[in-house]
Amino acid sequence: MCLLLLRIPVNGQVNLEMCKISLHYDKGDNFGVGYPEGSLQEVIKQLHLRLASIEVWFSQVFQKRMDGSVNFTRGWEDYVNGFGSMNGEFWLGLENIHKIISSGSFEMRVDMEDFDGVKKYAVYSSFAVGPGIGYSLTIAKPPTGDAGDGMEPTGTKFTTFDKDQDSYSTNCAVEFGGGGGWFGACHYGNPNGIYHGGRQTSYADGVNWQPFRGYHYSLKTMEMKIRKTTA
Ligand SMILES: [Ca+2]
Repeated sequence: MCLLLLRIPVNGQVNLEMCKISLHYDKGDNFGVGYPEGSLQEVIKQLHLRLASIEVWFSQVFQKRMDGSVNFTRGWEDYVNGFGSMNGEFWLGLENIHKIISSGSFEMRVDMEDFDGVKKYAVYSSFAVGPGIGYSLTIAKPPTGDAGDGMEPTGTKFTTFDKDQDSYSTNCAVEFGGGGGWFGACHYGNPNGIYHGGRQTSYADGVNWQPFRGYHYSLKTMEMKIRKTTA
């Protein structure tokens, strides 16, 4: 979480070693992700090297799928407090996301990849998560990028299999894989769905992003991140 407070030039007053460092940058049409490692001095050196020619995304990843190693079929308490490993798959937790976002204005980016190596992304220029128990979305649409829009609109509350706050007649989390999400009735994207690993015969219960690969394809990777847009 410290990265959100990081300013250029890096002055070393933020303890970079307290958290996983996720460096994201745009380079022409190619979106790159780097993970600087090493001592504080080494990290700063890497940052300066990259800053010489590229735009840097100082962002906080709050959701990540990559190999199916973490079970995302979890209840309300887990989705509020977070789970998984920052070195692998995880959900940062609604309360943590809310606290970070309360410190300013943020945009949100979703990166995804299928098993053919095709990468897509969507950027929402404004993104906020309200306080519990609703943890309601505020989100600017449409997104930029080439992935299409897989998010529900502003006002959507967060639902888990044991807490129904969606607008569907039953519980969307129960209907579509068991993972929590900002469901309406129910979704165009299910980042916390079941990690089927590619084509799925079941409907809309996988790691789906409907505008990209539809409701019968569970993506290889999915990553959701926020970046502060105010000075
Ligand atoms: Ca419902």
